[in-house]
Amino acid sequence: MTPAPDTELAAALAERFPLAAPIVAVQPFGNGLINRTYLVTTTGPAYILQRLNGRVFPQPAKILENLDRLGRHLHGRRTGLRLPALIPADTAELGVWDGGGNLWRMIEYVANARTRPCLETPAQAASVGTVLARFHRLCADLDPAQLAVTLPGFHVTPGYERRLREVLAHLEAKDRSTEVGAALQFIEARTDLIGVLGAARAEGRLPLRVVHGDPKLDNILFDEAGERAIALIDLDTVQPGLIHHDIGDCLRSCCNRGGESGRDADFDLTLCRPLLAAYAEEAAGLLAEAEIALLFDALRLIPLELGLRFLTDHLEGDRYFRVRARGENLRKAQVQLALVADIERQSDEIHQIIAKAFGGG
Ligand code: GN1
Ligand code: MG
Repeated sequence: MTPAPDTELAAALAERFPLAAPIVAVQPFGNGLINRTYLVTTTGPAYILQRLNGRVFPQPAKILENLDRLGRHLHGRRTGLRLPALIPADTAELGVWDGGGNLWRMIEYVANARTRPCLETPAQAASVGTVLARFHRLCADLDPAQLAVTLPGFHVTPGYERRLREVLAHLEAKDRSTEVGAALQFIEARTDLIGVLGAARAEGRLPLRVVHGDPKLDNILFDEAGERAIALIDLDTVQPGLIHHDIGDCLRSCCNRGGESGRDADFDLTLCRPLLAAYAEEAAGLLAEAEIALLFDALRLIPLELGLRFLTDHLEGDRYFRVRARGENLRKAQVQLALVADIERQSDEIHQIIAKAFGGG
């Protein structure tokens, strides 16, 4: 089979990075929704080459600067988790630009590890909580001001809501299907939730921290047996943010066994409980009272936000999230909103889980 033209380009650009061994093959890899990813195999270690999406990240070079900064922060420390390191190219931007104006970067491939399609056991969930908390602890003494904002507006829910309204204003009546109408109504009924984290931040109640930004299940690697989380990947959105973005995103993804493309959504408390308990144990003392007080809202808000983002993208014609077929973003929006509803239904139990994990009851 002849390789696709972009794979040929990837193979040519891979040669521009100083790797430990000669390249054997470059092949498309993974299922990220934003960047293009390739696995680079060599006669020695493997690597990941990625074309950063310049429509999503306005200044992709900042991602590489952040990765470099994080790498220096962690250098020589016992981290207790693996994070793929940047392999800098011999250029000012640490990556390589192609002729079409896209920035490409090389990172380590985390060997002897795998992703999981869903979590099956409380022990697996606990290991995820531990790894996420380790990451937060490691970043706790890195001043967020040292990192650039790689994705302005990321997790600023009111901004996503404004965008939805703009798109709706230009929408033709024929595009307002019953399903779109139902999703809009669901969101409309929760507009008071949308500004909750922003308001707390604006009032100085929440500290900015260095966060991962996207710790969904696909971005967590497990040992070869698939039992214990050992690595966090996709560090593109490591930037200043709120702890709630990470905890909310991790839980909305990990506790929904059907996944983002499933037919329905369940927020599984048998996974949420051990995940949060292990997080709280590993993060002991890290979170302030005010942060803990807003955890439940974050659990509701982050899936609402993602549902809103998928819906907006569907209405705009699938420009942001890669889809295989029309309608996929709408279905994903419905799944996230169903997850919000399931979280609300179990509100009392989730409040108890949070209180127990963080020592409030
Ligand atoms: C995107 O890059 P990827 O596929 O890991 C998105 C996240 C969403 C996620 C949903 C930069 O993540 O915010 O939660 O899709 N990343 C960006 O699957 O927008
Ligand atoms: Mg990502």
